[in-house]
Amino acid sequence: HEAEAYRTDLMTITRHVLNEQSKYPESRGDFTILLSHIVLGCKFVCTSVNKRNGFFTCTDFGKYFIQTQYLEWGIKLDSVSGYEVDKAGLAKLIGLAGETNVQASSGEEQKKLDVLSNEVFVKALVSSGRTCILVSEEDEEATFVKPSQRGRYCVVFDPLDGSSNIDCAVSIGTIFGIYMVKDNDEPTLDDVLQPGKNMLAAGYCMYGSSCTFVLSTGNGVNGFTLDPSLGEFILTHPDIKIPKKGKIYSVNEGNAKNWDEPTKNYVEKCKFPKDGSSPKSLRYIGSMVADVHRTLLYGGIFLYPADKKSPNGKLRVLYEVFPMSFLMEQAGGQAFTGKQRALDLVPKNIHERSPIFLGSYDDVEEVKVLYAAEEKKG
Ligand code: P6P
Repeated sequence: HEAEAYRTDLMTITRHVLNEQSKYPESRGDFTILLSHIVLGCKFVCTSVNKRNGFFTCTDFGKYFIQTQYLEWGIKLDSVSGYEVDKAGLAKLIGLAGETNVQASSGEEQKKLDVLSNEVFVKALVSSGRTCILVSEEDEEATFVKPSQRGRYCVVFDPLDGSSNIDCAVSIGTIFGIYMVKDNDEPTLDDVLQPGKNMLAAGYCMYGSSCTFVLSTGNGVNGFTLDPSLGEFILTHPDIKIPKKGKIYSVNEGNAKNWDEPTKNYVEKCKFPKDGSSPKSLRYIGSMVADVHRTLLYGGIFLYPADKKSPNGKLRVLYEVFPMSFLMEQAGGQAFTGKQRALDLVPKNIHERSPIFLGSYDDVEEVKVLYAAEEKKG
């Protein structure tokens, strides 16, 4: 009977967030509306990425969906079909009806999928009427929403993180974090240069063998999977908790030559444990969303340390480090920069980078001990 109830009692992401928001009597549904626009952007990216990765999930509904949404946002359809399709892309292989000749006739300059995804997220977030500042990995400057469309939320996001992996069909993702503006005066960059611990929510959407949306609004972490036949994200991973300790370490060993001593010692410990335990396995996909998702579900540690070439590491604070650190802490893990708790960092500019060690509580704790010992040596 329980199974039957579950099948008809669909816990969609919208319903889940409404339940969570009902805990705040003053909430007027603004956050739920904002989130529904982020989800819409993710559905678009999912459809487009799948189209490029050799299988086509865009049903007639999907085509209609894109057409209606695009007309609403004033993006001409041909710029949708105009995005650059890689050699493996289905649209090129079989010349999808209406896709290629529209592109050819319109001569629309081909848009890279990450640029197109960024356009969709910016337009979706602005049109939600709930945002006032947007920071995107794709845009050098922050977007300040005009007063008539302004809301109380600031969204920082990477619309398509790991996009260099698209052409070999490796999982990629959208990463986002949400702040409330500090006060109701004219919004300034200070409203987004807040420590990660001030985030109200954070999450990612991974475009892989399935489309998985992982979200925290500060009360734990929940995972949702897109049911393409419904066009809805359904709760599939309630209350995710990361194992206290894991058997996997995830780092680009190609940078080992340039690591500092504590990182070198930690990775050495993973490979040649002195306490007689088994060595950790190395898993590194090179797409943050995929590496973090595996770490969240299986446990272990993901690290992108500082090195001599990049003293602040590679990953961006606002829309890679903070959202993933927020999720890790909410799932019972932790996140460390080599100097401090990642979420305590106060960014000075919107594209600032930071080293990051995140994952299972005990694994990150070992890194902290090694950095503290280095500190003592002075
Ligand atoms: P590297 C992808 O380009 C990315 O921004 C993250 O998704 C990923 O974790 C990292 O860079 C990979 O960097 O230097 O190991 O190729």
